[in-house]
This record gives sequence, structure tokens and C-alpha cells, in this order.
Amino acid sequence: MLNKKMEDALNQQINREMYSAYLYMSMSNFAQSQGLKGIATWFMIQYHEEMVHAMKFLEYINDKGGTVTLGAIEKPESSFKSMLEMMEKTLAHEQFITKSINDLMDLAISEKDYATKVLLDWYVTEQVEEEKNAMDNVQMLKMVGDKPNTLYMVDREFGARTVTVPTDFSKGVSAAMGGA
Ligand code: OFO
Repeated sequence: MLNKKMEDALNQQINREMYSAYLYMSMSNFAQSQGLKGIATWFMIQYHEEMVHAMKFLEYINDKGGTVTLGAIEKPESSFKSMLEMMEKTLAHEQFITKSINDLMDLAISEKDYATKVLLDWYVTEQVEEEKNAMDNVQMLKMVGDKPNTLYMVDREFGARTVTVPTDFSKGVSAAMGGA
């Protein structure tokens, strides 16, 4: 059983993960509109990662006999001054998500909800990677300069990213991730 406080907080986090997916879908679309197909690919893969984050919480609530409550997803920004600004906003968003996961962890500990704490350990580790990726991207864009001709060169590098997470949740996200 999940207590109500924990259940509400996990449901709120599903919404935040879905917003993350929506935000990165929007960023991908913006990159596409600027002719930067590689950056668009990078953000679509990020979208898939966020869907996994959301689905893992959803599946966990169901596994614990709780109730999943889906809320409205906020409208994401759809236009950016530059690719650098978009990446800086990605980093700021990931820092916000890290804080949100840490708050959930504080709650799990104070509620002595050890099962949820084990689930959250996965997200704590994941957020280290999420922030690192965003920081690396910001640094790269600062180094090469945020001009169309140099962006064209790094665009291929962004486009080399491949999907490493499941994209088919029809049999559940845990099954798709091999029980992880
Ligand atoms: Fe990008 O980590 Fe989930 O939201």
C-alpha cells in the first residue's frame, strides 16, 4: 500500500515527467524548424527517455495498488532565441527535476516508505546523467559558438545519439526494460 501523501506526490511527478517529455518534443520541433535535424533527433530521444521516467512511476503506483491520477500537462515553450538558450533551459529544467526527485526521496524517508525509496534510487542516479548530458551540451555550444555555420557542424554529432530506452510500453515498462 502507498500512503495518500506519497501517492499524490508520485502522481505529481508523473505529470512533471510528462511535461519534460512534452518540453523536449517542443524543443525537437524547434530544432527541426531551424534545419538542425541532429539536435531535433537528440531531443526526440530525450522525449523517449522522459516517457520511460513517467511510465516507471505509473507502473509502480499500480504495482503498489495505488491510484494513478493524470492531470493536464502544461503548455511548453515553443520558440527559443538560440540553440544555446534551449540547452540552458534544458539544464535548468533538469536541475528542477533533480530537486523534485530529492523532495520525493525526503518524503519517502520521513514516511518510512522503503519500497518507494528503492524506486527513487534509480531516479537519483538517472538525474546525475540527465544533468551531465545537459551540462556537456551547454559547454559544447558555448565552445563552438551559437552561429548557423558552426551549429551545422555539431548538429551531426547530436544526431549520432541513439535510442537506448524502450519505446513500446504495451507489455509494461519494467518488462520492456528487462525488469529494471
Ligand atoms: Fe529529464 O529527467 Fe525525467 O524529467
